[in-house]
Amino acid sequence: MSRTQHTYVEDLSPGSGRCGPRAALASDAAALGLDGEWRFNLAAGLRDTTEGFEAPDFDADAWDLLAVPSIWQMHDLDGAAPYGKPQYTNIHYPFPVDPPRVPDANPTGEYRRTFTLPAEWPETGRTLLRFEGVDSAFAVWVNGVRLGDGKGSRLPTEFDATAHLVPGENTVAVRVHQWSAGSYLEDQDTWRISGIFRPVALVHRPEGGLDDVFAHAGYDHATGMGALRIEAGTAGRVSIPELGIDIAVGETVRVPVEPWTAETPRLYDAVVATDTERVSLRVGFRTVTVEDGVLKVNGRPILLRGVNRHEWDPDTGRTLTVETMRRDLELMKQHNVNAVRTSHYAPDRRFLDLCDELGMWVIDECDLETHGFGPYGWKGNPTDDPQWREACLDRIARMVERDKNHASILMWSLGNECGVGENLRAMAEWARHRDPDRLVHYEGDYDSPYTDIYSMMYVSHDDLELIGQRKEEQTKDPANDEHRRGLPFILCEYAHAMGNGPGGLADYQMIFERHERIAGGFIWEWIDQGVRRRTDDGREWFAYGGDFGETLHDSNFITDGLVFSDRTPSPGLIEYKKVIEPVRIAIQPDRRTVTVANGYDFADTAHLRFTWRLEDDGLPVADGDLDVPVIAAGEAVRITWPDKLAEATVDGERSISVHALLAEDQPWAPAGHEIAWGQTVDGPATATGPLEGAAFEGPVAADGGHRLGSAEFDALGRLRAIGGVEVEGPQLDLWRAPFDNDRIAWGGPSQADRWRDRNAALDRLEHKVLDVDAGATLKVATRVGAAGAARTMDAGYEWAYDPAAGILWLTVSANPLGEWEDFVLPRLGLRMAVPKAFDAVTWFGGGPGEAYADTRTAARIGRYEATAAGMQTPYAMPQENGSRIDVRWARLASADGTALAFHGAPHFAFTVRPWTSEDLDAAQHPHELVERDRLFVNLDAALNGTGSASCGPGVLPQYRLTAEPRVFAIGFTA
Ligand code: IPT
Repeated sequence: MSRTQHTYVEDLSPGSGRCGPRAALASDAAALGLDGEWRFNLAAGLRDTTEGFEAPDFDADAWDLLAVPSIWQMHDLDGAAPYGKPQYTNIHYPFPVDPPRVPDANPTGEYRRTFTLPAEWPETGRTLLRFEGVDSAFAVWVNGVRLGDGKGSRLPTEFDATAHLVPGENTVAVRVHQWSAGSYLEDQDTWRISGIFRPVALVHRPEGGLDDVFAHAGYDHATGMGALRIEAGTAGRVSIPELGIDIAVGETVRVPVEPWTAETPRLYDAVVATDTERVSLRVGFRTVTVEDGVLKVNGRPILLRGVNRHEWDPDTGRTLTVETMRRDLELMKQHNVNAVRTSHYAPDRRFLDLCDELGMWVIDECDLETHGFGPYGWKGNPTDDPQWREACLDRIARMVERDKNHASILMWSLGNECGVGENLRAMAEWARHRDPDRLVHYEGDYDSPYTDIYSMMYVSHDDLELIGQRKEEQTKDPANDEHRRGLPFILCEYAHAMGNGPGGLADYQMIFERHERIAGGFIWEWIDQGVRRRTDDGREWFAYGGDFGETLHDSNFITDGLVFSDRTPSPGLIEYKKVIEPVRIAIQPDRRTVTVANGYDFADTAHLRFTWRLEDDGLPVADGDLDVPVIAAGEAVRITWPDKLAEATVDGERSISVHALLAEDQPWAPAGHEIAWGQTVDGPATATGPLEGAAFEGPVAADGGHRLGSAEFDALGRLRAIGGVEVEGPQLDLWRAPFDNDRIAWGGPSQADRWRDRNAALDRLEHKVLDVDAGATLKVATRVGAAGAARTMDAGYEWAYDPAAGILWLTVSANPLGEWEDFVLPRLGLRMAVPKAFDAVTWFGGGPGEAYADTRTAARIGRYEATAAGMQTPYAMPQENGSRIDVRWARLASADGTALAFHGAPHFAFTVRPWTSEDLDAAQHPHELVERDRLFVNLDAALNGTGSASCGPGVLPQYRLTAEPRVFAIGFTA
């Protein structure tokens, strides 16, 4: 096939032969889904395409069958991978930056199928062939006649097939190219994958029908009236029986309504009808405004507790079932998320139907990103080149036209990371003109001259505070500066959820809540985009960049979600849920009261019920319901404790918690689902520690070693056994398998680089015994340092046995020697090894999940049980994980009942794992971790926080663990 026939692949035009964009509508017009098995052939490039494949009589029987919709690179990846493999790059284009050219190696899928036009298919009107999403460029034939071609992967394209359809059997053929000029506009941080990945259908357009409908449904909070006007190209009637509405298309009606909000997603079923077509709409009445620089819906400021959502399924890539879309929204709602930015393209239209139905604020983002020009100073950036203007405008129009009837959409986003440029301005103007009732969002132009909202990403807490006060730095142009200073602000991305973390969420939330200007933010990102794989012996794992042998890739930067690839919530999501909880509960033990503050923007608390629970050293004592009156949005009440709670007494540490639960089933969670909680803990600490004046027994010498109680030490003062249980260690330990947030830094050495630096080398510390002194206690002096390093530490261990309590206490003093100033340590604690059989873990302290210095909001004090295996968090790239915080005591038991326990003075943090920190550090995927013959226990005085340095600011000063002289104690019993 001659090259010229493929010129559309590299031309800048968004397509040819296409129909104009219009709303996605639920119509009673005839439609025929064309999803299913298609014949498929993958050509290596444009020169290898199949001559005449579009002809009805072409024999494609020998071709493979491929599901439509699907991504062709997502097939049989553990087997033959017949259609190539996914490639992941973030900013860099996966081809030479030579617009509009794309490589000769341009995988090209040829699709064919036949279908029978139903006998009852109308003879009048038009029939369109509709593609919801084809990545990245394609040409279409019906019965051998070329209808046209299109680009814009995540946007719909329709072709008029009327003249070429025949009664009975028809043939449709589609040629899809992985790379095209359009790929320069689609440089999103995700897998580069291809195919007809969203549904395909034939849709009938009756004469006198409703090709396009635009529902304008506002809400006047002052009067409680909804205003409805339906625009359509045709005369017709609009009815909403529930509201007694029956008006003409084009007419405006005002009636009292219940408004739509993400918290109260009230939809009204409307029908728009002409003589020949009925379209069903779900209308939500709501008004979005910016008033005095504050983002408001229905007259009230809103706070976006958001996530950035890529469309991802670990098995099918960007092809999602409706069940998966619903699952995403259920999980979001269950975790108090109320907003989605559809990063960085318009999602499957059915996702937006679900957002309307379940209640979610949406920033609908255009399929546009040119990030790969950034590293070259944005030279040649398509968003600032008149030649690309049509392509840019085409994309915004196709998104706005398709999605304009969704109550959930607050803003149109022009795209992501496109630098600045006149085409962006033109897009903004187009969107504002077409839809004056929504706001225009774009992050990449910090002057924000043509947007309605000021937006940034990964801003530090300090800078955010300044923005909240409208004291951000001035921009060059005074007019722009004034405009921007009057805008509300959002963080369209913050808190990079890569690996362990993100840290500092609670600190961001405080700033969001303090300033009306700030309308909230969107975590990057919702889901780890891992690809599910299986080892030969059937173990599941998730692949990231590089795992498919890509030469250019961005490794595990693609697995940075709040849910793991299989949609299991990560600890980061549990933390986020607590940080953004829409009800705040505080307990005042001295006054015997509870305050409940309703932080919803609209909803009262009628959908909630409240319970309380009292625990004594983590053991349940009493519980009951708490009578809380219905609280209006933004209001708070103070309630006196119920008598049963006020009168109860406990001996140990007293914990009182209050829980806000769903009173009834919601479409996204069952009754009883917890929305928010508060806890207060007081009373005497369980363990008092060695310094509280217990009478100690001195060490007894035995055969070159020492004994203390049931503990045996060797001649060098190292603990060898306790209660007959053989152990190794404990010894001072500073290393942790770096978090992604430790390992990655944008400009400058990362935290992990500093730790591994030759003059620290915390990953390979050596321990030298300087002195053993068996006096009233057993004292061991050691020096800790790494080969080649001048930075060392003195670690002193003092062992003492308290016979009354039966606890062997170890007091550790760590003193940095050398140049440790401003040096941040990963952790400060002990490591030891215990027999593998001790894998039943019980603890009293923070839980149930992991928590670190700046990710600890969701940790509740209580008694928990887990297996050693169950204490691991399976980050896609193995790294430090699983630490439980504020632990009073922890016990490791074996099946035969023998147990080893650790006691805090008063608290410690701990991990238990069947491998070492070094093993975790070395592994690239969880399935590569091999269990050792023992369990490794870290008992920590403190750990450095996690922050968000993998993309964004690092650990805040208050959560940094600096190298300073420190003393801590841990007790042991067996
Ligand atoms: C920012 C991108 O907008 C987003 O797509 C994603 O790549 C994220 O970072 C990190 O995962 S851009 C960033 C380099 C500031």
